[in-house]
Amino acid sequence: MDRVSLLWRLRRRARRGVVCMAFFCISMALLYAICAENSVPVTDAIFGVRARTRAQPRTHSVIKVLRGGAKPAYVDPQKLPGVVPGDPHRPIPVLSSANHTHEESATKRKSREREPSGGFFTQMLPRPFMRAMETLFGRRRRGELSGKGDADFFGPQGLLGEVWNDETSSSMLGNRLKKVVQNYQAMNKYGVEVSGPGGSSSRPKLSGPELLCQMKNKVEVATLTADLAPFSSLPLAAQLPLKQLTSDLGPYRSCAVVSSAGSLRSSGLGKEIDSHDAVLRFNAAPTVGYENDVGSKTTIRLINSQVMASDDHRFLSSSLYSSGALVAWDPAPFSADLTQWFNRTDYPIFTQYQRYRRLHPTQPFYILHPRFEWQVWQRIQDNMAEPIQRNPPSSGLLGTVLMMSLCEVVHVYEFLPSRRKTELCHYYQRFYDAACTLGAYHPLLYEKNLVKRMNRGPDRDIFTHGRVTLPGFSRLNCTRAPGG
Ligand code: NCC
Repeated sequence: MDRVSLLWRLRRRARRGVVCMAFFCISMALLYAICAENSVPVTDAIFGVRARTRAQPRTHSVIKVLRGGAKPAYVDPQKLPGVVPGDPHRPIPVLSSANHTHEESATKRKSREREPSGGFFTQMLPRPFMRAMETLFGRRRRGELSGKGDADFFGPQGLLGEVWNDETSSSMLGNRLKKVVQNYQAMNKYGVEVSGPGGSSSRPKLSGPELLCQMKNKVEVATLTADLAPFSSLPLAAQLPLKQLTSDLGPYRSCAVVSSAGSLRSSGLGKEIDSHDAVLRFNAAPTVGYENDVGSKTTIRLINSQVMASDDHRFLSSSLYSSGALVAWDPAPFSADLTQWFNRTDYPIFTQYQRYRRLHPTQPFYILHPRFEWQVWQRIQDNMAEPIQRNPPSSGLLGTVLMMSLCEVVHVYEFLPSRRKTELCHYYQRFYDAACTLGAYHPLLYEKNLVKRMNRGPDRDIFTHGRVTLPGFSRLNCTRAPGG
């Protein structure tokens, strides 16, 4: 072969190589752009930054909105309370078995923590590529809710399999999540005054029926009405309902409360959920496209004020919110002083309420009285052996108690995780974080303990369907119960 043709061949190969490389890079970039748009870093889930969507592309500096914080602020995520220095996008390792009975040796745990979460290829491939792959195919990390060695959250493994352990404590969390929870436990943004027997192991331990009666007798589901000061003297009065939610809605015979947990995926519970007389859903949880797993009926949608205020949720324009009755809530001062709260809400709940009412004047729309959220909080704290986060309960428990006051029987789905337990946060999104199930800002871990204790259904129902059965307040005879 002469020199000219050799050179010509080499040049042709080089050209082909460049074209192939360019094609590969462009495909990877496209794949990443498409897949990463819905993945949300762990700090978002914990600290309440708005989930990134197409409308809000990922940036390295993050606009943070502390859930329950007053104003969106520009914050370095690494400096937020509870974030362990390191990669802000690194997911929190979850559920290390840290209680004394199942404690791993420190060295073993350290080496496990040092161990990369993926194999050799995970280490070799660039992070954006791995993120794209994880987003596309989902990820099952070591230490996820269904993983081995993380059984402390779940009762003893019987024939049935594991169900939620009602003595779960923050000491059983993985290190990062434990720190986040502990930081929240140390904060007192809402001026909570701790009283009552809770927070120590010497508290009285009530039975399930006693707890149910305590809930019935000490919690009142109240909503704002037009005649309440300071609203009665404001234009808002013209838009607030005249009557309480409990006198307008129900009573229903059977009700379903559908958590937004990722474990609802592939549950096939849709028909069962829709067979209830009333169905309560949360926040931006959709039904369209997920009917087989979560059903399609929505009687009540309970939304937090963050959803109402954030642009991402398109609260004023999305049709998601237009079926059924809406009930909104906002984390308020513990004193539940309405004037104080009105002047300093966590998110602009009243402005958004007024705007929405102008657009949808006939849709029933209630705002929960802040006294309710703190009464429920007190029930949790009084019945736990350790101090819980001094932040309001999650929408999940608020909605459950709300339905207990409207229905004869309430089935709550995937609040206590079933055999499908997963770190997938929501059934309708692709981001993974055990904080969604175990709580960070909200005392969710303790809420689950309480619900497990109040559950009247068999553990089998929790394991197979993620279903809890609670009697409605009207069905409880509490005249002689000590909880009353
Ligand atoms: O996630 P969220 O809750 O909307 O879920 C509704 C309720 O379902 C239960 N849940 C959810 C996921 C999961 N893996 N396990 C569960 O048990 C919880 O009881 C939860 O309350 C809220 O409580 O309002 C919350 O809202 C979100 C967020 O504001 C909305 O989804 C809108 O984006 C909060 N997330 C953030 O602030 C980032 C979440 O902390 C609580």
